[in-house]
Amino acid sequence: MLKKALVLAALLLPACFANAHEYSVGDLEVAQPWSMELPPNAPTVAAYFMIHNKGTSADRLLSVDSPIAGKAELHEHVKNGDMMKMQQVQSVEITAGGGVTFAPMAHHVMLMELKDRSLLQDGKRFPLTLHFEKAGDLTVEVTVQKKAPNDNGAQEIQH
Ligand SMILES: [Cu+2]
Repeated sequence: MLKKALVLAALLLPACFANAHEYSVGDLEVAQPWSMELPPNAPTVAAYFMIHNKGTSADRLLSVDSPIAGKAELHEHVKNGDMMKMQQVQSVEITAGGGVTFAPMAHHVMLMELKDRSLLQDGKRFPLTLHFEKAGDLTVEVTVQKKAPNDNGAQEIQH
């Protein structure tokens, strides 16, 4: 019984670390990249993550790309009268000591011209490379899941 529990703990441990999904380049930390599983015929897929800048100067996310998509854009949601609509932005600033959360109904990465849908299923991951003006490039693994990460997960960035 004890042995079984130990084996189980050993199996669970790496999974817990893997779930943290934190990446860093220069002064920037990117946490919890995720994407919502969508129907297989969805024309576009969104990717979300949190960026934190622990440095003393601002940086900018200039562009993103992924091998699974022919095209990737940075989008934001804006209020247009009573309607929320999304539009492309050229870059996203990450202020010194600040952060930006990419999330549904906020900033997001829009992946278009999808090439490889096999990685767009619950539990799968696909690579996404973020190009920052100062910090350079950072490739993260985006986890595809059926539900948004819980609020506890959203607080995961450590200072
Ligand atoms: Cu969009």
